[in-house]
Amino acid sequence: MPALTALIFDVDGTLADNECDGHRVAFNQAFAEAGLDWHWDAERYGELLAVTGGKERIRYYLSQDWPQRLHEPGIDDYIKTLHAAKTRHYVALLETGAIPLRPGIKRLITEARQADLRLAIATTTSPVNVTTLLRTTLGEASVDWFEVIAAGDIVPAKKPAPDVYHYALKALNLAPSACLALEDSAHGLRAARAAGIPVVVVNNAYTQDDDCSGALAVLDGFGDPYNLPTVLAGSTPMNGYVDIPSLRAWHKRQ
Ligand code: XBP
Ligand code: MG
Repeated sequence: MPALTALIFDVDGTLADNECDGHRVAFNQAFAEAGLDWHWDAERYGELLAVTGGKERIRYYLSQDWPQRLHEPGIDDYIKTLHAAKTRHYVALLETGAIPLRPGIKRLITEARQADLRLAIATTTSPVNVTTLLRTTLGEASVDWFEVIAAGDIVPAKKPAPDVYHYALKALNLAPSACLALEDSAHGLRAARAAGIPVVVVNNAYTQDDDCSGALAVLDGFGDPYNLPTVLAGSTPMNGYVDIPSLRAWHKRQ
């Protein structure tokens, strides 16, 4: 079994708890700007998270509420344009500093760098969303801390397909067993597992009922020394929160 060499982070729901107060808000802003009377409330958005990827999510919504619109000529371009507006609104929101990292993430990334672990990102969200989140929370230089940022349409099939993880593994030139993925959802867990990568899940309000069988551990937060997370599955982290020694210990159990 190779030693733990790289951490591969999911973004939405994992680095930041940003779906409800970030992406959802930006989708609604784009809809209003386009003169549409579509509005995704927090509960509906939770249902729409069944489909990953913003353009795919809009299409899924149309299939449920406005199925006839999917047959309109130019609908693919319309969705693309709408989604580009959503990305613009989302990035503008990030630039205000309104979306923080989840508690413990900054500490964990700092510890990982001190331990010389290699870092990567595998996400379904658009590349500019990732780099802007990193810049606005960890500083300008942080984008370069990640050897590969595999994001959005870089692969044709989004999570739960393993493609984005295959892409990241190839770029890292590492065996899946030398890596550990950090995910928040069953979709992400399935994607990483299908690529052979062991996974620790740190869930959130939208993903707390997900089936996370196959994860090395499931927690409700990364935690910090004075703010310990609840362990929902797997062994308790040695210091009570998610740190590098606990990630190494879980990784050995794969
Ligand atoms: C989460 C997603 C994304 C975002 C929206 O991805 O499914 O679609 O909700 O991002 P992950 P875009 O957890 O893998 O980071 O609108 O840019 O697609
Ligand atoms: Mg996620």
